Amino acid sequence: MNFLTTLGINKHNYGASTGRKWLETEDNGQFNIASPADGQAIASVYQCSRADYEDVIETAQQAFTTWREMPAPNRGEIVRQIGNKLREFKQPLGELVSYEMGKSLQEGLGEVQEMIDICDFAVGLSRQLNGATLHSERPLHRMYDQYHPLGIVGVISAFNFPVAVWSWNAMIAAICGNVTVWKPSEKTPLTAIACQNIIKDVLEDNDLPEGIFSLVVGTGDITGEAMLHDERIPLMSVTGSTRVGRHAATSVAARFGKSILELGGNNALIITPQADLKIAIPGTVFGAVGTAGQRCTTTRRVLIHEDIYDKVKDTLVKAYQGLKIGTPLDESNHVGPLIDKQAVEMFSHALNKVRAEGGKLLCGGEVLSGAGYESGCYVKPAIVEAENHYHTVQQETFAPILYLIKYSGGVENAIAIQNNVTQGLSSAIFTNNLREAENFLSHWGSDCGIANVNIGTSGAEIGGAFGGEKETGGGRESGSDAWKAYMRRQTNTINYSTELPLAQGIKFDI
Ligand code: UN1
Repeated sequence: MNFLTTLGINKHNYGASTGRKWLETEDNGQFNIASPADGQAIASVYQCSRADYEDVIETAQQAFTTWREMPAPNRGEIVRQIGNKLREFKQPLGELVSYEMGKSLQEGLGEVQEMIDICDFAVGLSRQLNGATLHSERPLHRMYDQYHPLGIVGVISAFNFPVAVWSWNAMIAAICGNVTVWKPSEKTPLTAIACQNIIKDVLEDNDLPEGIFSLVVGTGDITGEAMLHDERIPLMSVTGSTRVGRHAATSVAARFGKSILELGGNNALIITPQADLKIAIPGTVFGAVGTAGQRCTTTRRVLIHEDIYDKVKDTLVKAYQGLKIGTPLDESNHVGPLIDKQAVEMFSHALNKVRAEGGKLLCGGEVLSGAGYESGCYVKPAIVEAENHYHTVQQETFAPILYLIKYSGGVENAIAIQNNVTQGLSSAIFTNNLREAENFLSHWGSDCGIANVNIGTSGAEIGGAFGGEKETGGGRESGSDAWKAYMRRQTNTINYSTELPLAQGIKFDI
C-alpha cells in the first residue's frame, strides 16, 4: 500500500500532536485499525494520555496568543499553502480515506476535494471578516461591529467524513484567528494522522509555533469528554449522532461554552408527478447508497406520488439490481462496505424491526460473504415499502436502507410527511412545476437546513452553510457566513465630540 508510506503512516503511530511534533506516549493503550474493505490490519495508534491532553491544550493556549496577532490575510496565506499540500496529496489521502473508512475511491477523492475547496474559500474569506458600520443616535459618534477570535476550537468528528469535517472547521477557525484541537473518530484515526503529517511541512516552512493545529486520538474520557467540560475551549464543534450531540450540547452549555452541532438526519426526497425521472432516479440512488448510506445527508425516505408510485418503485428496484458492490478501491464499484460489523448488525436489526412493523422488503438486505467480502462489512442496499410513522422509519439507521412512502393529493401532503420527523438536516424535491418547488422552499415548506430542487439530499457544496434544524442540532459549518460562529462579536461605539450625550436622551448632570 504505497499511500501509507507516502502519508507517513507507520505500523505504530502516535495519537497526539501539537502540529509539528508528536507526543510520544506509548503506554496508554492502542487502537488497532483494520480496513472494512478487506478486513486486513492497517496500523495501530497509541492513545493520547491525560498528560498529553494537558500538554496539547496548554500549547494551544500559548499558540493562540501568537496566531491571533497575525493579520487575517497572512493566516489565509498559511491556509493557502495547506490547500496546495492537499492538492499534492489528494490521491494518496483519498485512497487512505477509502481504505480506512470504506467509502468508494471516487467519494474519498471527493472528500479531499472538499478540503481543498474549503481552503480556497477560507483564503478569500480571510480578507472579508467584516462587520457592519451603524449610525449612532448621538452626534459625532460612530458605531460598528467587529469579530474577534475565540481561542481554542475543539473539533469532534465522525468516521463517515473522517477528514473533510475537520477541514471545514479548522480552516475557517484558523483564518478567524483561532487554534484547533481535533479529536477524530477512534474508528478512523489514520486519516487524521495523515492530515497532520501533510500540514506539518507548512507549519515548519513558515516557522509557526506548536499548537495551532493539534490532534488528540483517544477515548471519550481522556479526550472527547474532557474537551466538552474544558473551560479553556470556548467553542466545541461536534459531528455525530443525536444521542452524542445531546450530551455534548448540555455539557458545553453548562459551562456557557458555545457549540456547533451537526447531528443526525432523516432526509427525505419528494418525487412529484411532474418530476423528470431521468434525474430523479439517479439522484435518489446516489443519495441512498453513496458512502453505503453513511452520510448525515443520505436519502433515507423517498416520498412518491401515488400516480407514479409503481413506476418509480420498479425503476428503483431495477437500478438497485445493477449496483456493483465490492472493494471501494475499485472505481467501478458503486457501493463499498459499512464501517464495521456492528454497523452491519444495526442494518440487519433495522430491517427486521421495520418488517415486524409492517414494512415490505422489496430488494437487498443480505449480508455478503465469500470472495471479496471477507471483512464481513458488505451488505446489499435495501429498499423497503414503509409508512412514515413506523418507529424504525423515524430513526436514523446509518446504513443503506431506503424507505418508500406513498403520498396522495398535493405537494403540501408530501411536505407534511417529510417534516414529520425529529431531525431536520437535508431535503429535496424533484419537480418541474414552479408552484410545487416554491411551496417546498417557502417558510411553510421544508423545515430542514438544506432544501434542494432537482438535486438529491447529499453532496452539498462547501460554499453554502451546512447544517440542520431540530435534532440535527442547529449548527452551521463551512460556507456563507458560518464563520461568524467561530468568532466573538463586539459592538463598538466611539465618541469624537467634546460632550458626553447619553443614549435614549437621558440627562445626568453633575
Ligand atoms: C456528513 O455526512 O457528515 O453534503 C457530511 C454532503 C457532504 C457532507 C456530508 N458534502 O453529503
